[in-house]
Amino acid sequence: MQRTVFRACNLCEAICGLELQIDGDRIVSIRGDAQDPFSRGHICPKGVALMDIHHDEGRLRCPAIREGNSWRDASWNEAIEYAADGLARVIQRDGNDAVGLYIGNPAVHNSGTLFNVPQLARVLSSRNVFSATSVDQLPHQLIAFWMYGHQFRIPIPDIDRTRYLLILGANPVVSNGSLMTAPDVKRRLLAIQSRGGKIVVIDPRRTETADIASEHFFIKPATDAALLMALINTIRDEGRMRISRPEKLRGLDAALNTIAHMNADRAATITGIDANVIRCIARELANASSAVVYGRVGTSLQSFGTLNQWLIQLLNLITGNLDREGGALVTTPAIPLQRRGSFDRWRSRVRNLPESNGELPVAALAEEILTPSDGQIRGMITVAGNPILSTPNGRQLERAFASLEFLVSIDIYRNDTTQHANVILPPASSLQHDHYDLVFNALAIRNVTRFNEAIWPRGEDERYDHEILGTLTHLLGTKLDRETKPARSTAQTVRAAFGDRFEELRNATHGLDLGPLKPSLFDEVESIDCAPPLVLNDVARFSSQQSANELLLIGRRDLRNNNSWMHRSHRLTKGPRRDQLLMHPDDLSRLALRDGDAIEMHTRTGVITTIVQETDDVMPGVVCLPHGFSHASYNDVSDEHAIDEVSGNAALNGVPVTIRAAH
Ligand SMILES: Nc1nc2c(c(=O)[nH]1)N[C@H]1C(S)=C(S)[C@@H](COP(=O)(O)OP(=O)(O)OC[C@H]3O[C@@H](n4cnc5c(=O)[nH]c(N)nc54)[C@H](O)[C@@H]3O)O[C@H]1N2
Ligand SMILES: Nc1nc2c(c(=O)[nH]1)N[C@H]1C(S)=C(S)[C@@H](COP(=O)(O)OP(=O)(O)OC[C@H]3O[C@@H](n4cnc5c(=O)[nH]c(N)nc54)[C@H](O)[C@@H]3O)O[C@H]1N2
Ligand code: SF4
Ligand SMILES: [Mo]
Repeated sequence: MQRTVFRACNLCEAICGLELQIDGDRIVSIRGDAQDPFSRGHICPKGVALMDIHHDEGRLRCPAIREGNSWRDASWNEAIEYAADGLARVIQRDGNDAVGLYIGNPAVHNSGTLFNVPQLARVLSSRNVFSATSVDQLPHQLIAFWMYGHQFRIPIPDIDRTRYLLILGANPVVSNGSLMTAPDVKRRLLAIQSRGGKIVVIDPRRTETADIASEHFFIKPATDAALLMALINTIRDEGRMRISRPEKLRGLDAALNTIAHMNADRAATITGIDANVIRCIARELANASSAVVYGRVGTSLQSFGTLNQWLIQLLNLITGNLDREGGALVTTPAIPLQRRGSFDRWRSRVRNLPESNGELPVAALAEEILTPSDGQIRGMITVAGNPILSTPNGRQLERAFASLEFLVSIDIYRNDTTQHANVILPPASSLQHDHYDLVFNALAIRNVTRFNEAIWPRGEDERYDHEILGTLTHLLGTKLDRETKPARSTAQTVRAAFGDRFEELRNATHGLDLGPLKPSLFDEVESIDCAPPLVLNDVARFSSQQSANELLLIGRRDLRNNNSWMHRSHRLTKGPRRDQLLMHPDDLSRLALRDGDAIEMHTRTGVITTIVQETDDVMPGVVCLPHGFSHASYNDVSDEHAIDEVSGNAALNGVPVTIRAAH
């Protein structure tokens, strides 16, 4: 007999409600949950493909131990004991820092992992903790920490009420929103325009979001800081600033003085955007009854990520849109995110890059493995991550991983990274877990909350994430004589946080809408630091950069990809190929290439062979490739030395490349 269950999708930040038809242990169909008050029935192709992942025969169902080049299945007892032994041996011989940890993106979407990884990290006590944060949103967290006193006090664009949205380096129509949990984001964006508002997109590619926006302007990669400074200066020079709570601000004059040299004309030369356009955007931003500037991966995963995020905050602030309805607002999550943040409590051994929030920049991971001396990494744990495809200079990282003495991977697949593991520990399917989205409830455009119980319990031969992490942590603790606490399941943790409101939450299977975001940031903080010293110093680095005249490579996402790991779903991969290098006709003819030609793309770190596709959707001088594909991995040509120097976040967009015909 079939039954219907409701469940939040945990694949991307949009957290759509799903309605699943279940027959025994099979999923018959998945569609959007029309009764979810937040997502209102929206679903994307990946949400449907959750069933392919769940039923995929290639998904690991039991632990695997590698012996040379072959793999054998192992029991849970044997595999976790083997993992703990291998790690403990390295730590006992070489010290705590000799074992590193890398935490990947799905860990954030999976509370059994999220709640229990910190325990594992505590027992390891290694300085070598890395995650996908430093190939993603690290600049946002650092700026929130420095300006607002907490790394997760990240103001979210209030897109349901705004009259003017300026988007830089984000493609929410495809990515479904990021640091802006907004299911059905396309309809929400269209609604801005049907209310008489406006959306302006700044992007080196005419994206799917640009296609539905009111206006789109090409920008030379990694020059956004010039545009943002010029917008601020135009608003200031024309007397259009509107500061709502001056008594709460520290250092605003110092901040404005530091960037005062950048006017619209100078910014036009640097960015390629007409000076009159810049002045016009500045006036529109300042005059709109509400407006918000939003910048995402294109502005943070580049050389000036932290500078950009700071300028975006300043722009919202001086136009009176910080902490105002229709502007940028902080959430009031049902379970607040812990860990206020930290910076530079230690440095990486080889390149001296600063720690933030307990982690080192992942751009430094390979060298920490490959460079001998005290503190060299000899063992690693990866949890829900595929850094060989997702972090810079993947080839070097591959050599590094191949040289490790011991690697443990907690992952549901054998892939480019986990194939180097000595042992893979695969958790049960995410649909067999209870689910509570700690992080994305806290980054949503409304205050929302949702708990869903597992659709099925795990099989006898399977283990939940918290069980794997709990046992591994406990065994390691025993071998190293370190204290450990038992792992906590998602239900236990959420029950403890909600107390007597837990039953109400549990029964609300479509999720609870707790209303729109409310102004609260100014009241929450004692003051706002408008002039974090390290960011002010970075203005000079921006001003002194040489303009590159090579071709610059940028990334893109597709509705049917999810970073590196959903390529096994036929539903998502069928149809025309989507991994070509996009190139402008002028650049093609300059290099005597034609649409469909095979090309080689070279950088200091490596070479990729792929096919070019002619399009004027990218600006001249810019080429565009998606990441996450094994056969032509973007990060084989990205450079671990190209970083945002303030945060250490990788500069994966704006990579100078050389292209020629493949032979
Ligand atoms: N060039 C370039 N590189 C990029 C980016 C870019 O825009 N351009 N984007 C960056 C960004 S934003 C991110 S977030 C990173 C992502 O970087 P990573 O997190 O390193 O990579 P993913 O591809 O998300 O890999 C996820 C891994 O988790 C496994 N997995 C999936 N579900 C589960 C689960 O429930 N439990 C466990 N244990 N494992 C699971 C998958 O099998 C896969 O191995 O990539 C970054 N890399
Ligand atoms: N379908 C799908 N959805 C996803 C993911 C996925 O892999 N597939 N990944 C998820 C993850 S982990 C994340 S973090 C989010 C990311 O969410 P988004 O940030 O919205 O994702 P992107 O599509 O990478 O958008 C980045 C944009 O920046 C532009 N860009 C590149 N360089 C520059 C620059 O120098 N300046 C400016 N102004 N723009 C630039 C690119 O052309 C691109 O359009 O998406 C999430 N959603
Ligand atoms: S948009 Fe994101 S959350 Fe919604 S169904 Fe697609 S992958 Fe899942
Ligand atoms: Mo990400």
